[in-house]
Amino acid sequence: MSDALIVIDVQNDFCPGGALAVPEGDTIVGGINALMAEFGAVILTQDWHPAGHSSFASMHEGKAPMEMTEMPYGPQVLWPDHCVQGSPGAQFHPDLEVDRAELILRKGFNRDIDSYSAFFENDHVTPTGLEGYLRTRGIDRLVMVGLATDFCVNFSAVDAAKLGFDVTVREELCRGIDLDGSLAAARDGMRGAGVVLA
Ligand code: VGL
Ligand code: ZN
Repeated sequence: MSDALIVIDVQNDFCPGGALAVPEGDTIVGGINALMAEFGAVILTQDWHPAGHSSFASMHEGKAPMEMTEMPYGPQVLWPDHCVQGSPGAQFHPDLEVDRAELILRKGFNRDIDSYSAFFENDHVTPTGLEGYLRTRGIDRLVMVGLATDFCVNFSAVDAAKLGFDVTVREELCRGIDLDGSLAAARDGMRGAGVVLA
């Protein structure tokens, strides 16, 4: 069995100057590139929303970005429009060594469901297919880095641990949004699920 580096959402919109900028989001790119050399498999995820995605506050009258709403699948943070398919903001950070990746997994492409996790959409049942990809490649150990610690990294790490993968999050190569204590809650949740925070 073998390991994979999963690089979550290192895209322009999550870096300073982007639509949903994560503080210091760009500072992790060099370290991630260096880490890629240590892995037999490198997988990138890419947040990839159609225009008018239901996670965008602009689609909900009277709602502002960062407010909550209730979706059929549960509570959902409403975000600024971001990572719209084909837009410059959806592209990877220009310094990320994209050519090292064997798989680029896009997520969040269903208009009516957000997808923080690389494994399941936010209804927690619709699979992205990544589990099957990893299992059929014989990969059982995952190291995760990227953006944002408290949303897409957190949901991906917890889902992976629940699925039985051995998961480590390298926190120094992640940056968070930290909305109303979401970073502390995410760290507790990851630890509780058996994720190693390194
Ligand atoms: C993310 C909010 C909305 C993330 C994606 O990559 O953490 N956060 N879409
Ligand atoms: Zn998104």
